[in-house]
Amino acid sequence: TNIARILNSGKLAGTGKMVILPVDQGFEHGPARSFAPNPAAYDPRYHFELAIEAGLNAYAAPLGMIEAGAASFAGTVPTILKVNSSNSLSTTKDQAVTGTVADALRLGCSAIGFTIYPGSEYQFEMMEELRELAEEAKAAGLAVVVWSYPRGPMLDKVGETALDICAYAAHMAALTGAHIIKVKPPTEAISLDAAKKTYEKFPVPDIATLAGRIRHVVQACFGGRRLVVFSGGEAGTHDAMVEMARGIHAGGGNGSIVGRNSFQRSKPEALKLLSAIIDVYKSPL
Ligand code: FBP
Repeated sequence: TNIARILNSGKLAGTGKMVILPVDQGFEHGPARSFAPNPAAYDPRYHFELAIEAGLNAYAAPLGMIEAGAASFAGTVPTILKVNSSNSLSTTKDQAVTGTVADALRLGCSAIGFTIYPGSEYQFEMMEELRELAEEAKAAGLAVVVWSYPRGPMLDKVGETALDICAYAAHMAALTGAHIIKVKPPTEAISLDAAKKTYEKFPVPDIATLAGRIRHVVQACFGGRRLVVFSGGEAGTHDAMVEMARGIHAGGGNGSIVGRNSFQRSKPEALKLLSAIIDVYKSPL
């Protein structure tokens, strides 16, 4: 199946762990903010090469990026077509559908990728769009990867990555039928008043460590029966990124999905970092 294709590609093949390169930041944050730190990354072919050279499990990007590399790189690395996209010129917490299952099949992709914003005023429309696309993707044998990023009027910046919210968002992604769930690494805060009493009564073991928090989020995804990967975030140091991967691995997470921290570094620096992250996931616990 296509999930197996992703799991069995690259240097982590057969381990059940994944490192994925996502390059949709041009849409989400704009081209200069994304690519000016390493101008080679303006070229879509750069990302295919980076994913292949680093031995990653998959490369995820919007339609134009995948199309631009399709002729040269088809079949060389599993691809995930990001079929909805937001942009920083929008004042609403919503995404437009910018790709189809037919596009994913035409381009030989292994999966579709879809973002939901639990908590946003458009969350139900987003979930309904996902339902339709996921049904179609699964009927065609494609895997479904869901980016579950809480945001909206109920959540401040702390709330977006708070442990209760992250676990809730990950669980909802599992409920939408995602094969692979992508969330941001959770912080120690418990944001929702309604959740505070529950967490006081049933404290999360090792909540002060990233591993403890990751374990809680993975458990929220059907007791660990779904693949859960954690995103890399804005530029961080080599050591901080490796340390984050250690926490994810120790907590039973299935891997990292590292965009800016890969392509905003020079190619040699990025390869060094990705290789160190892969080594973390290969190491026994
Ligand atoms: P990074 O590793 O660069 O953080 O990428 C992860 C990611 O999910 C991208 O796929 C996406 O463009 C970005 O984060 C969105 O982040 P946000 O919604 O917080 O702007």
